[in-house]
Amino acid sequence: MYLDGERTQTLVKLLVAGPFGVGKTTFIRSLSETEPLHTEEVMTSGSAAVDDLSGIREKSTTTVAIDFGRLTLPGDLVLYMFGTPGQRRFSPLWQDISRGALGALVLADTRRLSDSFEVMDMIEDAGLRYAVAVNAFPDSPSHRPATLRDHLDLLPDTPLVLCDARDRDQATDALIGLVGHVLALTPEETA
Ligand SMILES: Nc1nc2c(ncn2[C@@H]2O[C@H](COP(=O)(O)OP(=O)(O)OP(=O)(O)O)[C@@H](O)[C@H]2O)c(=O)[nH]1
Ligand SMILES: [Mg+2]
Repeated sequence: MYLDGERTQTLVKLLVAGPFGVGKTTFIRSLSETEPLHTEEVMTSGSAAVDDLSGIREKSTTTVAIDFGRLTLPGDLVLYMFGTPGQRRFSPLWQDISRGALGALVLADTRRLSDSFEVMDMIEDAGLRYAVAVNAFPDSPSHRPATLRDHLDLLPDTPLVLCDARDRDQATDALIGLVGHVLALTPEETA
């Protein structure tokens, strides 16, 4: 809790995580009420061997550290969103960023669902609760939610939403699903 003059605000730190190119930067850019911080760099041909560009060939930049944005929800709930890279080579950075986070939104793409496993493992290792948002890309196969849950091996209470990260309303709904999930699991936050 944080007292700002007459107002009491609840500050919540959340991670937006997911594999390379899944839409983390786009998601935070859609949602942030402040000019989001990005650490975007033009990719060099050297990264082609490391980061798989299949399906996202038009992509020319990648996030080299973090994305950061802020969103205030009704009830003076202030969400601080940290976009974190999903590649395992960023694992030390990931551990620092995840400190103090209440939960994580994992972004996934149905063309390569298993790419999200690495991130989900890191989140579970950190003891964080998470929700999953499946981003719809034009050539992504669509599956029923039950099938997606099965493929992603989700617990029954883990929220799963379909979302276009470029759409502010859809992205907000995904984040609200996560907040409801993590706050319900930490009763002191809802008191
Ligand atoms: N159709 C569609 N395109 C999306 C969506 N989210 C992102 N994109 C596009 O996908 C590309 C990659 O998105 P980024 O937001 O850069 O992905 P990222 O996860 O931040 O990528 P890295 O930081 O490099 O790991 C961009 O061209 C976006 O416009 C989505 O939900 N639907
Ligand atoms: Mg990015």
